[in-house]
Amino acid sequence: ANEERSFIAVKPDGVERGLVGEILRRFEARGFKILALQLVHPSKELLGEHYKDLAGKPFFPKLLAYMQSGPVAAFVIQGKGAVKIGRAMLGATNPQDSAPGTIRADFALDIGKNVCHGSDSVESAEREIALWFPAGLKPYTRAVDAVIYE
Ligand code: YYY
Ligand code: MG
Repeated sequence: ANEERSFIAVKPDGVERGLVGEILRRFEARGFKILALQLVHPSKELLGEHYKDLAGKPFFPKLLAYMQSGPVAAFVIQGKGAVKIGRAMLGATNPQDSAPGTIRADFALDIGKNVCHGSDSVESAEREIALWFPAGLKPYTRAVDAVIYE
């Protein structure tokens, strides 16, 4: 149950603005294990697959251009409730609706520049992790987990 994984990404605007450390810090501070970490210049094919559910949407071309405007900081967090808590920490998709204290509320104003991504279900997390980290992940143990979990 403490093995749940989520795919989190700092989008190109967040990388450019120097928010990678701050965003990573929040997930580390919460107690999640960082399982993978890489700066990626995503291809159109990767993004088309990543956002395949949105392919018909009017904002899709703009979304892909935004996601290709610079490197994406891609990472995988692991821990209890990773998917749901990950989403909660990001905040609502539209930063205008994001609750204070969430990443999007604290660092963004527009939906088309909302700084970060997080998987929306365990199934999409597994799909996205395989897509962004095709070489796979190497598990490791942390002594501190004995202090974080009851
Ligand atoms: O999962 P999440 O990122 O919160 O939202 P999605 O509905 O999956 O949309 C993905 C991405 O698309 C969103 O983070 C911003 C962008 N987008 C947009 O630019 N305009 C919209 N009306 C809806 C989404
Ligand atoms: Mg989504």
